[in-house]
Amino acid sequence: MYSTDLRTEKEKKSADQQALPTSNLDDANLWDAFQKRIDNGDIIEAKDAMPEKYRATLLRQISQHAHSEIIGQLPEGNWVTRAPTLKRKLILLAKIQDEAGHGLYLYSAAETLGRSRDDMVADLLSGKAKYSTIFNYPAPSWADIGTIGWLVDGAAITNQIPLCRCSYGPYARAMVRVCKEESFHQRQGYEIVTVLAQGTPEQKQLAQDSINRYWWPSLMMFGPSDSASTHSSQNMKWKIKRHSNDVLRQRFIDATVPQAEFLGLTIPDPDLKWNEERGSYDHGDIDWGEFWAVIKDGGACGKDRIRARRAAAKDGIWVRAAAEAYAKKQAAKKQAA
Ligand code: FAQ
Repeated sequence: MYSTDLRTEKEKKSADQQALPTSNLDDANLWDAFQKRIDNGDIIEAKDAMPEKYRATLLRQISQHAHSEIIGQLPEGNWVTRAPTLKRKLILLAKIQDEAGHGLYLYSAAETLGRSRDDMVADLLSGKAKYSTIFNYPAPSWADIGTIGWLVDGAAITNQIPLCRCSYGPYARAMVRVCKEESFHQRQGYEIVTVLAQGTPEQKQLAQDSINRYWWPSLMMFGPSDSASTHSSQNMKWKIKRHSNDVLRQRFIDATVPQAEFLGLTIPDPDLKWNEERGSYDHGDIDWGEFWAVIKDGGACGKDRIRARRAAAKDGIWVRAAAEAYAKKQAAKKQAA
């Protein structure tokens, strides 16, 4: 029988032996027992007992992640009709479709924690739920489609590869496939930027302008600095997160700067310099005021993004009603047979 439970028999047995009662999970002893399972490297599955706070924090992170994938389609969707060639259009369409798929795996993973997709989407449409700040920035040139693939998907992979080892099984498994697809996205973005950087001076300038727009917001995707991150410490203890926001941000910078240098493009940070001692790049200060303002007010595009999702939800009512009616008919037929 098909199963998404990838644990070995030994791991399943160990989990069964240590299964916790499903009531009173916030009792200190049960937190301890749960923490032992985590320390032991156990993968937590949907049916397993877990502290309410573990469930709630996962639900928060996974649903924010799902919303980001769905909202993330919008800046790229604006370029489908204006992609420079038929081949570019096909690749872009495939990428956008992948992002929709990521949203769906993630909503499914979040649903295993006891909240319906309809409820999560309602929170997004009402403006209650967060999604990544990066998608509230405009993408006014074709070069931005390259930069979104290269920098935004690049940052997303750096953040998400460790999530493939997240302690919660349904999230970790969704991340395996997402990361494979994000890797294709990152390469297609870098290829677009490469063609522009090696093109006419005007094309190279388009690429440079786009990096100037997207560099700092891409660094902000990793979340606030460790000293301001409210969830990191507990989430790392629970192995939801494997590395801190700053560690992952630094990993992204170190991988990306040589890629920009190879193309003869400049990272818009005058303080960026190689630190021989640390074997890593030093970088300038991130404007956290901008980050929190985009979270609070939606930045340049937040209102448009939510408006677009609300319109899509409304326009799709008849599709969902038709699919439901079809499913009912099929079920009735099956029953009659
Ligand atoms: N934007 O305590 P922390 C993609 C909030 S997918 C908005 O450090 P945490 C694919 C955070 O929620 C991109 N809010 O939080 C794609 C919290 O507020 P809350 C999305 C942010 O959870 C590419 C508060 O700040 N990826 O790009 C952001 O431990 C191209 C304090 O922060 C994921 O979601 C932000 N950038 O760490 C699609 C990955 N950062 O909830 C289309 C999974 C922080 O208490 C095209 N998520 N906040 O009200 C994570 O790894 C984590 O949730 C972090 C934040 C690292 C994002």
